[in-house]
Amino acid sequence: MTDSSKPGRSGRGSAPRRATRRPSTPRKAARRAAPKDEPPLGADALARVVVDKLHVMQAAGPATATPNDWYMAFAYAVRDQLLGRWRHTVLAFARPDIKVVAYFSAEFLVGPHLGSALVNLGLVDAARGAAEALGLDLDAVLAQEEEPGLGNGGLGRLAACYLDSLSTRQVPAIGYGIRYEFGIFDQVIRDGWQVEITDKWLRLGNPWEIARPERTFGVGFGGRTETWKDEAGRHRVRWVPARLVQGVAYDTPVPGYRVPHVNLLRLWRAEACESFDFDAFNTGDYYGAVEDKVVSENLSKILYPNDEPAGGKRLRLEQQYFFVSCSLQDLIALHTQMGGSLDALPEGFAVQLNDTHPSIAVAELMRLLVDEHLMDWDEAWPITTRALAYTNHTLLPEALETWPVSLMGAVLPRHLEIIYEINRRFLDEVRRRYPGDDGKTARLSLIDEGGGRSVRMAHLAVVGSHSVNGVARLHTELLKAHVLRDFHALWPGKIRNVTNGVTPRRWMVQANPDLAALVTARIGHGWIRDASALEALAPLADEPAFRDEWRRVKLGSKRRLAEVIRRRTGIEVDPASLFDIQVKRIHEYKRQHLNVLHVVTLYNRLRRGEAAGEPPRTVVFAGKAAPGYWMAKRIIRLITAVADVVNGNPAVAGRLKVVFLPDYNVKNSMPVYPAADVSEQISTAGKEASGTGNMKFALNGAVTIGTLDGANLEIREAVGADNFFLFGLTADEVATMKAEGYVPRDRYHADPELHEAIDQIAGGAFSAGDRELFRGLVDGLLERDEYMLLADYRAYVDGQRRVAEAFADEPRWTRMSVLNTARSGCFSSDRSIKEYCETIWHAPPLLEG
Ligand code: 26Q
Repeated sequence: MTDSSKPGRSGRGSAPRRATRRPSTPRKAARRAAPKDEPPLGADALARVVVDKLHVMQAAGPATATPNDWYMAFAYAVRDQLLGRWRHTVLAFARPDIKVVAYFSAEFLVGPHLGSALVNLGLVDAARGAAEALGLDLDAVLAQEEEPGLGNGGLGRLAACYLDSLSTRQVPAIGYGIRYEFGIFDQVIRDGWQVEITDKWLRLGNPWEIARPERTFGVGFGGRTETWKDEAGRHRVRWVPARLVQGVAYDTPVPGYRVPHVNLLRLWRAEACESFDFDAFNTGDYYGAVEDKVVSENLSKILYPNDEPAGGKRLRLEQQYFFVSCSLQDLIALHTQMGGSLDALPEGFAVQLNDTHPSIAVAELMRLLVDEHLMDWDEAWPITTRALAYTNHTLLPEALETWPVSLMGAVLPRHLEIIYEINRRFLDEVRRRYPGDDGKTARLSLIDEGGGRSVRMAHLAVVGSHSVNGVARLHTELLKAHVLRDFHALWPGKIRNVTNGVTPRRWMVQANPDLAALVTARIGHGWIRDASALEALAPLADEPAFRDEWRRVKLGSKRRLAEVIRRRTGIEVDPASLFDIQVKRIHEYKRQHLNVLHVVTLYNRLRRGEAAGEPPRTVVFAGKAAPGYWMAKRIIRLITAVADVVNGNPAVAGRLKVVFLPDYNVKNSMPVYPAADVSEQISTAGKEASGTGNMKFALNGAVTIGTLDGANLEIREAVGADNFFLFGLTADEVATMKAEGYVPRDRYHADPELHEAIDQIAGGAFSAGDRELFRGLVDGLLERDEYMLLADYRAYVDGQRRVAEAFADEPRWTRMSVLNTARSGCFSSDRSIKEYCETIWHAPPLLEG
């Protein structure tokens, strides 16, 4: 093994780790290992390196190079600039007084690497110059990169923003996950419908990863358990798996912004175990050996979309266990390799579980400590709970993961035993606390005894962690009051809040370079690292000259998005119109169809000449529907159907346009946020845990129309109620209205504009007379309306009217826009990471140099 494949403690075998908790004060890194202060590469030097890479990595020359060859050459050239700093950081991990954050996540939606690396290394100008010298356009080179779509949406993207902030704050960290061969599907729109295309992101190679074929761990599945007695005569358990798979590490460097600190993203790929192949081969079963290879490799083949209920998907459970086991084995190896004792593991590593997807870690760490390292249970349990912490990302009961006991027993028999033992001890504590309260015991149990018995993974995560956090203030309060109420009563103080954040490096510096330049020209560049400094823009909101510049930048961004829309959909939109944008996964609770009801209402008013003073509007949607989610796919069809009719009607030409931008992903989202005037954050109150798109929009100067849901509350509080368009029921009102018997059909009868819009959709006005196409969708609204669209319709339409009035007042609107940016600094992921470091991980930054 090369030493860079041992990020934790390579070459430091004798230094023992201290077992005491240290304060969160910055550590100074060893000077001896500091990288040489090389001058940053200039354009000519970079161009020479690129040509060299073209030759040595692609076997191509400038005359024959394809666009991909050029991209690869740039990528290798820039990646090489990271390697020295990477090794330096990795060496610093070896110090005994350093705590490393291990972020366990089934998803990392990092987006294209090259652009980020250029920004973080300060090489944007050099790269632009190098491209020019080589007769290339840097933007075209950047556009070549196929992004790793290793996530569904918010949760995976959050993990990526957190890695960026951990590196920028110089906190030693490893992101652990799965190297899916096929990430989230690519979306194309055919005849108005979503069609899913396999995401072959590795087809042209991945210059950013380094395979570590020697960094492997075995992971067992199935089989049985046996008991045995150790030398001391103690009862021990051994797991005899039926099948063994091997995880191979693939490492990607994660550079911080203009700091000599590069963290590690370590993703595991599944391979067949050679020994097993060999056995089958020796007995003449060549096909059996190959089959085992295929089955094993399936484990890291595909990212599951978040559509179906969690339970029942054996491969999904196997994936979760696979990456958790590899990652914990890796941590333990790193920790012990340099002399760390196992009881000091929580001083060496803070493991964060990103939702319940990695929560089998609780049982696996216990198994590794008790069965493999022969610890006593009572010794192992506090190590486990002190090492682990859990983040919850959902309030939707159907999204809480459970696994049937039968499936868990078949795939992970030893873990099921361990879960039962954890539960037995835990429920003893519960019964002592609440004698005779069987209801309480049943509610808190790790096992749901109703119907088919199942393991409640959120309960396992809560019991096995020292800290549990929600992702926005309201979400955390709702967790304490509902989803985790009994746990909150049992362990007050264990559930805390860390509001999500987004990295200003990707979402402003990279996505919106013109705005970033304007801001920097006025307040300096400190905001890029400390976004609270954006506050200094607030007084400029009253300066007409500054507002003019602000508007000019916004118009430029809108022109660029208009060009993207034209190129990708053929629709022409007016950059001067109000850009009203809703981009996120398609889900009923996010209520894209409420937005559609407003579009239809506006369309009707315009046709009737009832919309005097209404500014021209461009309504943009983008987002993927999970392939198995019937209603979400219908909602996309509704958007495209309404778009076709509205865009094709000359009566509203120049007044209203509707766009569905296909294949929403990190790359395609980058021109979207800067171009928004209005950000649609209209989920049913109490359903969206936080949202992070809402933060990206606000940072880029969009004004939100939104409900009191997720982080919207905090955004409204930060930017000021005057600079946010609030509408709709609160979470409490939603609950009360439902309890009192909500009848959506009454709303339909009581509101003529709503009645008309629904009738048009049902009657085929947007489907060439076809009354079947949207029948299920409309019936769902009239009969159940689970997400209260009809209850919020009037408030929303009135809110949109207020938006239109404000937009028509240019100085007022621009002021609102500036103040949104100025006051959104607290939604930087740097702030979130600081809070995690100080309150949960107790992991101080490492100050280099
Ligand atoms: C689970 C089981 C089986 C298959 C898939 C899944 C699965 C996968 C991904 C379930 C959920 C997800 C993703 C959830 C997610 O993105 N949640 C969002 O997290 C954001 C970051 O905290 C929040 O801002 C959003 O509010 C929340 O919806």
